[in-house]
Amino acid sequence: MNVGMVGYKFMGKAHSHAYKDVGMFFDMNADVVMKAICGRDEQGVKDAAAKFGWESYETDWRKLVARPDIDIVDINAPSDAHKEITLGAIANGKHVFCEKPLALNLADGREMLEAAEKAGVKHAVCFNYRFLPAVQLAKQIIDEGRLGDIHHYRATYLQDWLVDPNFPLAWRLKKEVAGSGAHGDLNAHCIDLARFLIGEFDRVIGHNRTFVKERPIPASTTGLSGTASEQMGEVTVDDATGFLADFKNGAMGSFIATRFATGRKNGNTFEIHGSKGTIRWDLERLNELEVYFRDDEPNEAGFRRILVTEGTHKYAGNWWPTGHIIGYEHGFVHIVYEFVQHITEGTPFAPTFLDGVRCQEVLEAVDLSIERGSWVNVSEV
Ligand code: SOE
Repeated sequence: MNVGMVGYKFMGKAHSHAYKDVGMFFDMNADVVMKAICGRDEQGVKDAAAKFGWESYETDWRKLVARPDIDIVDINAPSDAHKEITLGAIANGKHVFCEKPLALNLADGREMLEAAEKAGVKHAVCFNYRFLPAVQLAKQIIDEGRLGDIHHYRATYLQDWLVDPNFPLAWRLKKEVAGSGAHGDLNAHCIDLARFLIGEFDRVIGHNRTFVKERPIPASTTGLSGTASEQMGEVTVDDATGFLADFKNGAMGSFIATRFATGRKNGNTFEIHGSKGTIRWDLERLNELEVYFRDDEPNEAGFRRILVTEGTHKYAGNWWPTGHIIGYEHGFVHIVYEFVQHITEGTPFAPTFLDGVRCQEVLEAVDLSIERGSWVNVSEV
């Protein structure tokens, strides 16, 4: 499986690491070959190719997607580039692995899904957190009915990299490039995890805020840091978006995504209360799952912490002996493993572009509810 990848910054590094490691830890049906990496700045992409271990580089994605030696096109460039590159890749018969959020808006996402289905290529959206062992265990516990009927789903995604008003106006703060702010970047993950764990959304109502409306134009940015110039520009996305939800199974949900949660760096959490028990998880302690079961011995009932590093825990056994924890980057290795197996062996796979579209529907329903100041049924968007 020869991969051609567009993007070489923060996510480019995470994806490259996944392609590099996957064959070392997982038994694959095919070798994953890092064929070509693509970016507009020749020196930048050339350096990335050498450092990350790609065989070659391109400076025009059109050339990359047309190369006959590429099977999978991986897109981790900013969100405004997802649709065009995806459609180009599909037109050339390539399978596509795309970062989240799938597209700038729902209409574009639907177009991408339709094109992929029509062409019969395989497609994936990089909702990497599904693929952590503790999240997989949470899913297993819920699917086995051990939480009973689900009453509450509470999710947060808390970061603080924008609290400083002098943090420069990076691409993630421009609507035309990113689509939205904390909502599309962070709530997208929370929405996907909620759908994965407990099922579909029914209706939503939200509110949002842009706390700092102008920021210095960047002199340079990398990842989530950067240097500012003297000139100011307008922030055109939300700094924080919160919303309430009703799920189709009758559960009540609450969600908050913010880049202003002072002191919280990557607080992606969920807490799920059911009629028989509760589970909670926090990305900042990603190898642990806390569980509470009502049918425990009353004298000993209480939350207990499972260290999800046993060989019996999904993916964990592919890494280290019991107790030797894994990290943020491993979720990317696991999703790449599943996608390549899906392409080569026909094993079932999700999240596909359909999941990307479903997520985008909820994102857009929330925005519509904010505009209207009332509940919106997700089926309306
Ligand atoms: C930055 O806010 C970011 O890198 C997101 O874009 C990712 O999707 C998330 O996993 C971590 O934070």
